[in-house]
Amino acid sequence: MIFVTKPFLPDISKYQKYLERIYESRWLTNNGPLVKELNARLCDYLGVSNLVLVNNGTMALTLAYRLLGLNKSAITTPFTFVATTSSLCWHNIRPKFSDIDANTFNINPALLGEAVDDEVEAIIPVHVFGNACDIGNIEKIAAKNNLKTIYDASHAFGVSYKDKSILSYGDVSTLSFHATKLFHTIEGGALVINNDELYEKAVRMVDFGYDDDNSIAEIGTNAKMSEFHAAMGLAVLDDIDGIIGRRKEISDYYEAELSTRYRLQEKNPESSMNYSYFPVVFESEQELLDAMDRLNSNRIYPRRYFYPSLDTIEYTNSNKCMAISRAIADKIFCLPLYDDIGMDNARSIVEILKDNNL
Ligand code: T4K
Repeated sequence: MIFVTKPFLPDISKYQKYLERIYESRWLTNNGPLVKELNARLCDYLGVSNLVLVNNGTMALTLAYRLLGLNKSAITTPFTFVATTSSLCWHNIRPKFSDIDANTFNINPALLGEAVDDEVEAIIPVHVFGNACDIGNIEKIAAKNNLKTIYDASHAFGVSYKDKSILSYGDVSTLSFHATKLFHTIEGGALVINNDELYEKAVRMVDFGYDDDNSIAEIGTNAKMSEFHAAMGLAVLDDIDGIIGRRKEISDYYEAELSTRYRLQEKNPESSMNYSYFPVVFESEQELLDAMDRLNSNRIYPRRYFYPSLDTIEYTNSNKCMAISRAIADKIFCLPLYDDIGMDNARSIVEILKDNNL
């Protein structure tokens, strides 16, 4: 069976070497040596500072909201994984949706102004499928309306925008290191915080609010990454350039074979790509369902990322129809794409997609 993704697993002996260090030190969690090492190596690899490792990407988002003091409302995209929005609702912050661009699938800056009202405190765009948002224009609208920006960069590991890490824009960026992600720690995530004081605060918040001298400086939670998760991250990071390279090869092949027949995501010309997902847009939902059937009967399982459009979910209490997001959500799925999918499997997928009669 070929699923939409398959987690990368490093060579077991390499992983074991990291695990042996945990067994020797008996240091299992609470900012241990492997978490510190992973943090330093990620800062170096991603070209950022002020990175805080946490136990998942959803926690990274909720910490960002708390860090920036959100408690009323935030503008966000209806076309994303449910966690971007559910984390807001979970904290009683009202999501206010603003529609996407039909070609990039990212929040459309031209529409953001309409969504601003007295309650809105922040904009939370998502770099969907690793494709950079129009950061320049989003930042302009945020500055004009005195709003914070939190970029959900869960899909954008290693992406650069205007020759700088994409994580260096806005107040905070968040990452997910879930097993299904390009870079993963089984479960995990991170925040990159572009303000030193807020960074120090986030470090405390992740660990119950404790300060360096063990005094409790503020309300915190338990969002720590364990040493076992960091061990996986270190072992995966050793192979990251190869992982991205092999994904690029398959993505380039899909693109070359499918771009004349199907609508693909329009890439931001100012950003690099990390080949984390390969979305395909069909003419209609029926055409998508037919293609799903043909692939499924060959034991190939693409995934409807992202369906449904989040403004259709009851608990979001959205009172405005996000027409473009709904239209895209009904007609898009992501093709299987992972490190060792192999060219033969990619060829079979392309053949099935090209042949309507199969
Ligand atoms: N913001 C955005 C924009 C996100 O995309 C996400 C997560 C978040 C925030 C929140 O981050 P986290 O709190 O999750 O760190 C998956 C992931 O669970 C989720 O992390 C991810 N986005 C989302 C886009 O995809 P599902 O429901 O598709 O996962 P699942 O279990 O169906 O896995 C997909 C396929 O992967 C399976 O068909 C088979 C394969 N698989 C999966 C797992 C877990 C394996 O082969 N082995 C495995 O261990 O959500």
